[in-house]
Amino acid sequence: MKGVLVTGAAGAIGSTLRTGLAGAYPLLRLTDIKPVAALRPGEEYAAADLADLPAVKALMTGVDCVVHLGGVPREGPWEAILPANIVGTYNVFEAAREAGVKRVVFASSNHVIGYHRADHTVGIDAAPRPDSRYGASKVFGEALGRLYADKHGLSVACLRIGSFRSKPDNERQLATWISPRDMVQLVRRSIDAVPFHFLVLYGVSNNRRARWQNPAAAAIGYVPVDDAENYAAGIPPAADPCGPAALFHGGDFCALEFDGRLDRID
Ligand code: 15L
Repeated sequence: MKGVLVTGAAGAIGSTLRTGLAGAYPLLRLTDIKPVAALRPGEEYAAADLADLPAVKALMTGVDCVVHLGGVPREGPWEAILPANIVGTYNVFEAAREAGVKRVVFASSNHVIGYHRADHTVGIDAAPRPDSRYGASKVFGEALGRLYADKHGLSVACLRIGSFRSKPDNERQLATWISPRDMVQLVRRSIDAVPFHFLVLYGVSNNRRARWQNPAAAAIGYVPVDDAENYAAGIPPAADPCGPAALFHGGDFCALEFDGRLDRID
């Protein structure tokens, strides 16, 4: 890949990727509604609102691969999720198709499978069980990825990112954490891997407590090096071990606005 476009480049993962991918591709085009800090050689910045299709189309010139991180990165009101995550993700896939981009690496989230029970290991074929409007928007993004791969031949990787932090902050993240250097490695492998059609991968470090099976990540050569267990000593046990935040993969997102029936969620 010669030209790589990163959406959401001013965010936490985008900023880490800028450092980790520096010099790896002749062109790293960065876009965000917010400005990005000092550009390095090979980097370009173009401000764009992902909900604006003509603006997104203008980003695609000379691009072989899009790393689509942009959008609301947590639960939020529908009025925020709809333009950023639903319309924005549609615009990215559609503009990429029209411009003949080869691959889209889509930042999905573990929250697409949030309401699976945390004591069950989940694979890449598990039924979607989003835990939030945010998680549902990522299910939509994965479905669009599948559509654009099957109908239009775009190569698509959906990264179900866990908890991207410099170190794990709570008991759940001892399973879900992904370190900055593992994140860079996963994105790099996803950009560089030999042609593939459609992949779903979990973005998670080599955590002893990880409960996500990740065969497609292994197949493209992702070998995570960090293990959240190295931070376990400083982390207190979950406050409410019987509540929705502890019972399901999605953690706190499952508890937000929860007024359902725990006994009916198998
Ligand atoms: C995500 O998808 C969010 O972007 C991030 O804010 C975290 O909450 C993370 O998941 C997580 O599950 O810890």
